[in-house]
Amino acid sequence: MTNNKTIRKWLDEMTALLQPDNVVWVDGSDEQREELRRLAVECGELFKLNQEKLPGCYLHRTNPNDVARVEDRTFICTSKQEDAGPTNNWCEPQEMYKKLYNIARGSYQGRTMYVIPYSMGPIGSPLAKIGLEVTDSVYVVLNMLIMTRVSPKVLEVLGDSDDWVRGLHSRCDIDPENRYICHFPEDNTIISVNSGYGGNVLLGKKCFALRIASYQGWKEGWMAEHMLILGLQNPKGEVHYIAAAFPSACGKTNLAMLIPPAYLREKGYKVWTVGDDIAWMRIGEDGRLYAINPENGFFGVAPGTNEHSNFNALESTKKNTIFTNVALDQNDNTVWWEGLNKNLPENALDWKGNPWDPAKFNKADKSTCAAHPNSRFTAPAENCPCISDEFNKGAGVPISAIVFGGRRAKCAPLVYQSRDWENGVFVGSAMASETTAAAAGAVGVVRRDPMAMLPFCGYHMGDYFRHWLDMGKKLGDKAPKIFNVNWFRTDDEGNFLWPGFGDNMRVLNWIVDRCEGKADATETAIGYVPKPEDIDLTDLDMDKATLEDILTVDTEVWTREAAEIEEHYKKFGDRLPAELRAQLETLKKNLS
Ligand code: OXD
Ligand code: MN
Repeated sequence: MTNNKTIRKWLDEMTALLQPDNVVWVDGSDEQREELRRLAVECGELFKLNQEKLPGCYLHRTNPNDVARVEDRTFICTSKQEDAGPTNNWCEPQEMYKKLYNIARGSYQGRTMYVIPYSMGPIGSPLAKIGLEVTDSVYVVLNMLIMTRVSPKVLEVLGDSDDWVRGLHSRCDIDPENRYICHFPEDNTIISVNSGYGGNVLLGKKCFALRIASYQGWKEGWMAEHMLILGLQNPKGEVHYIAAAFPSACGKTNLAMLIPPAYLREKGYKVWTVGDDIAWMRIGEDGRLYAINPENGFFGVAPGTNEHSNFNALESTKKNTIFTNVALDQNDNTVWWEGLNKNLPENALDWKGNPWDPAKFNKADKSTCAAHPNSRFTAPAENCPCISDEFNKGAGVPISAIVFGGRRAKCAPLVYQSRDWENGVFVGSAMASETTAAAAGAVGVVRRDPMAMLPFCGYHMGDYFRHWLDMGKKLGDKAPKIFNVNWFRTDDEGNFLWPGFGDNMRVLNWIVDRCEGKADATETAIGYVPKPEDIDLTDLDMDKATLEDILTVDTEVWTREAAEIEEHYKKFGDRLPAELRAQLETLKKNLS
């Protein structure tokens, strides 16, 4: 398949270590995919769904001990501990290699080693990167065929180069005690053992496209971010691109695929999706920041997805999709999850494959759910009705605005603009979200998640902030404007004050107008907040007083926030850039 010496050497090492019975190269062809689907059904890894209603769709169930990413078993193995920083688990690389090789040794015996050459980003794009994953799971191969671009062309583009990411995945015994997701950024290597769950085993996604790529971006002068990318088209047909970072459970996929309110649709407004989870961004020849989505599909959370909350995501799952840990409606061999519709299936199997009794379903008790709360769909991006024409173009899209956000009941206003790039980096570095009733533990606990990268930054976060500041210096006056949004302000009874979903378009329009110098704002202690008349409330059942309320910056609340940011910053020690400390001091001064 390739004469690349570095690939051949690594594969020889992997074959000697894992001892597979045979080796199969994955080539991305339809014939091979069909054959792999057949094999997966035969060995019980996949269940074939109703092919008339859901052509090319399959269901997979993971081991019940293996249903989510495992942050406590995720490691960044740099030679020096301080380079992994205070927010990552660390282990000395040689010690970790030894431990992992001992776990994986001989684990492919009696099995096939699949070798997947893949591109993150359109093949051959100057913004794309190449990886090779070996795995003993057909489920992983079939998911990688959706989430990445797999083709022999990838190897042609790579040629003799050593610039590719090594990925070893072995299911081993799915033993949670010996589960490790490890990254060796200095060696471009990822090793994942004892898991079969997507986020831990589709090594192109979080492991490569965020943890390894963030490190590469730092060394090579570009950025790998946990951001959606959308294009907002106005009635003149102009499209402005926005990249946005939110912690989980804040509606990233929904925002990426937003459908504007009717009155805006009628005027000609439209949103195009470029990506829903990851953005790779580089400075282009004209000095602006260009982004690609390195992925080729969506690995979305199923529960809560329905034709009202996210019509486009649901449409994306109607063909060639793999569902993981959702319920099976045995009446017609289709899938179901909580929030899909109100028709609780009578004859369903739950995500573990056991008969499910809808009479016992209690919304507040997750253990009675038919689908696992983190059940997923792996859907090809090409299925998405609003996928951008730019999605497959390697040049990337020019980013006008970067948006941060979180779930804050009282603190951040609906939207504000940072004063400049440096101030925007401060806003991102202090990003936080409050826990919801849906998660275990206390409600309303603030978790700081800088740039939504807390579980995904492959190096010291202080250095990551420095990298952001340096990128801003290089971009100069071509830098995207940085904003913060909060769709989740509540009244004293805990009711949301902003309708969210498609109505978020009203806020995006203000953001784009600010970038164009067309909208007004009021300067506050934290940045520029819209004047209430600048957020269009047409057709919305909301009075101006409520809007004014969610646009207010409460000095008392923000004084507490500043104190919390100070505490948060202590973690980063002397690697916290002085500019950010100065930003915090300015905030405190503005508030006093
Ligand atoms: C994801 C995540 O699955 O951020 O995208 O956890
Ligand atoms: Mn994500």
